[in-house]
Amino acid sequence: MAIAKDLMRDLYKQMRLIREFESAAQRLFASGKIPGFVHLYIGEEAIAPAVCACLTDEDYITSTHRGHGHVLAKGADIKLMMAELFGKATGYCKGKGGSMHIADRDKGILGANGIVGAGHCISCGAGLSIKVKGTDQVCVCFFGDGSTNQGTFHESLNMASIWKLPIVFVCENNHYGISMSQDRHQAIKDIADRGASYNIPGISVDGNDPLAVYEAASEAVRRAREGKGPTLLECKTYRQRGHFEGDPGTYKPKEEQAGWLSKDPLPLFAAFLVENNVLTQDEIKAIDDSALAEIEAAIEFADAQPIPEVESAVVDVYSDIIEEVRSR
Ligand SMILES: Cc1ncc(C[n+]2csc(CCOP(=O)(O)OP(=O)(O)O)c2C)c(N)n1
Ligand SMILES: [Mg+2]
Repeated sequence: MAIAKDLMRDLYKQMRLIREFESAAQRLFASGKIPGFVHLYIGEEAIAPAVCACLTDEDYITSTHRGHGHVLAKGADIKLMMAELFGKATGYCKGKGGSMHIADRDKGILGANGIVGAGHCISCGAGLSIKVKGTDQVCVCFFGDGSTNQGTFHESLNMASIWKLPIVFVCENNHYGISMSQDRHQAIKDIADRGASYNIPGISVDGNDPLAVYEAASEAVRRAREGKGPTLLECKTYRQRGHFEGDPGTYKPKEEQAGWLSKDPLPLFAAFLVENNVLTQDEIKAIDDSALAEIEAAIEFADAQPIPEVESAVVDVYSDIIEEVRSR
């Protein structure tokens, strides 16, 4: 598949932006600036930009607890994201959701989600709505290897298959569910094999190669748009950090970590782009610098935002909605 140079440059830009966002989140969490939990996407940046490059604003995504990369690639506003991570009143969820609940309906981002396996079901709902409306939208469902042992995964693949829903199930197999390595939590190597149980195509690709991901995702998105039903796309990658910030990840063997670090998607793709005359070293540096500047501006913005008023703690929450319904 011939991939345009402009697209390759855009993929690198997004990968770098996500890496800088995550590196900043890492630093800010460690310094106590970000409350709550933070699960970083470092090492997995080749996937979301390549998949989302096949989508439009009209298409949907569902995300996970490790969702910064997904929502950034789908066009979430970096400043509103950073403000939310800081717990500020002007953040995406007015400071109540934090890292795991970024959503933006105008961009088709149906939400990051702290419930492992929830996105599978939400994607079926979105897929069914598309089918009922008769549009050619697509829903991409991002999830991890660990979540493929949840009942929701199997139920959703079955439903999507029998109803031919326009969903691309993107499994980010980073080989760990918290501290449990894939070879200890399931008896298969290729999660893509699970597609066969539901008679849907299962494809496994190098998740650290954005071009391989793009190629496979383009085909899966095309199938979905044409009404041919879902695809299970497994992207093999590695979680370079602990499960969450604060987890030292000492259960990961040193040789394993070193092996995957040598396959870090950022330097590999940068070297590929230079070798293939897509970008010069100076152009790579300019992209890197501009990503850093964008993140610094988001931090400055978030820092200057107000914290929520105490009274707002009981607004926009479940009990508040129940109260409103009762008073009708
Ligand atoms: C329903 C549910 N069960 C358990 C958890 C606790 N939990 C949070 S993340 C996680 C592991 C997820 O692993 P994986 O799906 O591979 O995603 P990754 O963290 O590797 O991106 C678990 C068990 C949860 N949040 N929700
Ligand atoms: Mg995992």
